[in-house]
Amino acid sequence: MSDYRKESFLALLEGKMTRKRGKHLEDASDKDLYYVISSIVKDEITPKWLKTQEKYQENKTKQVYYISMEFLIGRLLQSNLLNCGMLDICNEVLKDIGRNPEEIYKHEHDAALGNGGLGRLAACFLDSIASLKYAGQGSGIRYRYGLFEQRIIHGNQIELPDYWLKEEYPWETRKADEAIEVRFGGKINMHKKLNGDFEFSYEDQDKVMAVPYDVPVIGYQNEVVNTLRLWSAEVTEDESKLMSDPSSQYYHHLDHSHSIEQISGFLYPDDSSFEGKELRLKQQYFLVSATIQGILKNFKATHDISLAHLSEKVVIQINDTHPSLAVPELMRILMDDENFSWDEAWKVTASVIAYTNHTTLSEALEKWPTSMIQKLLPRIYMIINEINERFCKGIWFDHPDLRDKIPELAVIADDQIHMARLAIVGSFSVNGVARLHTEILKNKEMKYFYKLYPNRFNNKTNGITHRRWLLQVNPCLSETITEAIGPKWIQEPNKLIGLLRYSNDAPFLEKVGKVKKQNKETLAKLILNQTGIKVDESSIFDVQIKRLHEYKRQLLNIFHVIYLYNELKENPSLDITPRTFIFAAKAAPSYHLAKEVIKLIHHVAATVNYDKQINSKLKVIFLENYNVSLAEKIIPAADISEQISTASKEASGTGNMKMMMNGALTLGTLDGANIEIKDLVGDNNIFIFGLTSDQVHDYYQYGGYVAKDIYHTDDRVKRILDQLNSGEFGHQEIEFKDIFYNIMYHNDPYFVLKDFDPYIESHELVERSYRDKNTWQRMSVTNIAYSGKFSSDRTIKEYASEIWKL
Ligand code: CBF
Repeated sequence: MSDYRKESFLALLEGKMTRKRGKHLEDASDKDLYYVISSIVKDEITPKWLKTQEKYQENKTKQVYYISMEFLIGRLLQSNLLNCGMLDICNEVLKDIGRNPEEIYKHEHDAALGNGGLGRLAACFLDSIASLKYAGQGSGIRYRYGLFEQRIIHGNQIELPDYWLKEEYPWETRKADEAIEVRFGGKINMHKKLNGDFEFSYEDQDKVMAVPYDVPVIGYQNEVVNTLRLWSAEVTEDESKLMSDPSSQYYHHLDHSHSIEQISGFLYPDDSSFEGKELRLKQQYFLVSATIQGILKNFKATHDISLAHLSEKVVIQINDTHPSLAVPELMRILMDDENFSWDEAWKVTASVIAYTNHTTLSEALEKWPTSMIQKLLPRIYMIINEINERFCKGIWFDHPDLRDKIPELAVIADDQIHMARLAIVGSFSVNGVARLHTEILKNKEMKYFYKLYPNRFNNKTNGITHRRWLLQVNPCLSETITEAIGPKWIQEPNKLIGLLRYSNDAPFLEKVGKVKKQNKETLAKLILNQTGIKVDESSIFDVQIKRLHEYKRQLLNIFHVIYLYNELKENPSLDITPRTFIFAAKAAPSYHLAKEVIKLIHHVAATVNYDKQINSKLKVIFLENYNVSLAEKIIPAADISEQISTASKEASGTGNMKMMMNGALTLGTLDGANIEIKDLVGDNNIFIFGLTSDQVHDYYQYGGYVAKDIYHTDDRVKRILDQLNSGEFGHQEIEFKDIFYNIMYHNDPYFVLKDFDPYIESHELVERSYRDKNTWQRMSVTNIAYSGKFSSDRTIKEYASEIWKL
């Protein structure tokens, strides 16, 4: 690092500290430094941000708009510093002046505008779009409250509101002059025009202002700065005037304005089941209406061609079905405001919108009651109705073989609007997020749609940004990699494959092993700070971090822990490699069974961690309030990555990719992207167990699985279930009865018992492999070497060339 660059950074820091915070550097708090460094980054990127946008305008570049109800961006300062090439300098200068960079970066509130995979994917995609110099914009909601903060009290999850905007958020810029009016409800008037077509006008609508807040998305050292536009719901000017008029009904308006602001009030805290609440519907329409109006406004300002050519310059990717009202909304604007005929509007709409499916879980598939949409969005309802009629007629006349399937295909059926069906019918591309998931869509869940539109379906296996999930979170490993294969992998992550040459190189393996050890020591300190529990740093760090859901089977994991505990109690001198089982997970607030599993993990931990007889061999850690920042600390330290969902249920998974990239070995089922990991690294470098997706499907379809039989025949299983029932891990007898009942009387819907035995066997193999340090390191390096495929750069290149045609 040149002294000159360091000196000028220091000078910037000093100057800004006095101007912005009225302090000398030596008196600055960590928070002062956080704000001042953010402002240095903003100064650095603002001209680039303006220039990028001007260039898109001048060159009339085609843009992709990524609409998502969730963007799980986490903290931005460190990754912004990294992407604009200032991270090393900043860290060094801070250390030179006796400050700890980590303590400073910690002052940013972790922005949790998402639940889990789908929201984090959106954030990774934005990073890759900018880093690959594509013209793209994210569009989401500026929730005032992000995903709840989790506290655990006596094993019970307590949810606290996450008011992340309590203090100034340095990355956003409010663009009040670009606010857009969004309208709800009202009366629709139809007039027949001279040519026989109908014209629509609206009356008495509820108006809401969508005010954009722009957050920069900085490409990796490439001068590109794209935008994440987050919309905030506010009252219109007219409404606020009424509130200040003493003669008006003050309380009525206050109430009304409160209900408007609620639209961007909070993020719905569930990603695996569908919540049929009107407020959620309002949020969805608010987001798509503001976004689409904004897109069209920008199109008109930039291009001098008709909106009929929209698809040449714009593509809209909808992240799951949540924004699928984009289809009728674009139709509405084109027909009612731009005088397009139905056919003209449909041609444009269905060539601009592309849809990504992220789940086949039936409980997560959105269906809105027709009456709700009719009341809240009467014109949108009329359009959906017409889409449905035309679609069903099309099947009737053009696909007689599918006539009897119309009830399964219709956009409106059983008084409900099926959003996935709407999204498929109204888009030109439907993609799944991993090979198996896409095959399930094509051959099972959406097979008749696939018959209708074979060319529309495609796969885009997910990815993660290696800049954040390797370069930023694991600097020592990154350095070790660069020393071995040079720095090109940073621009071209596929080049990580060069590490294969080192997979038998003892000094290199030793270095990688050392880095893992350091990362484990760092995590061990965090664990000690957060929980007061001291873990053995040489034990296997076995990690399962993700949302808590039955299908992800944290229950299977904790059953294995109980099994090990029982074995050790019976034979305390049993020679096992010490293990530390690390969990972090939030359960949706209304998801009772998920919360019970959290409680069980805590009670097992309390028993195991304080049992003097065995506690040097086994520890169970639950780190509360799982979020992006915590993941950044855990992932570099993982030895084993638990990806143990019931096969067919996890569409892809992305934690599996992050941990693989950091040298953890996957212990998983043949589900989601695990399959693609296995295909790359080979059977010897991964631990696979359990039912296949076809077997799971057949059990659901034809029966044949009886959980109780396993209870009665496998003593290990019986013992564990009886322990749940007997209060051994809890205070009262009834403590874990619901888990017991779900397995025994609902026939174990996620096949925990069925996969128990192969899971135990796999764990035994893990243990044996870990004992041979050299083999383990080789496996670990092989995983890192192949992980380049899972960079979101690869995924985004595929979207860009095959769907977006950028
Ligand atoms: O595609 C991204 C992720 O999305 C989910 O989290 C989702 O919300 N549907 C899936 O559960 C993950 O498998 C997937 O990786």
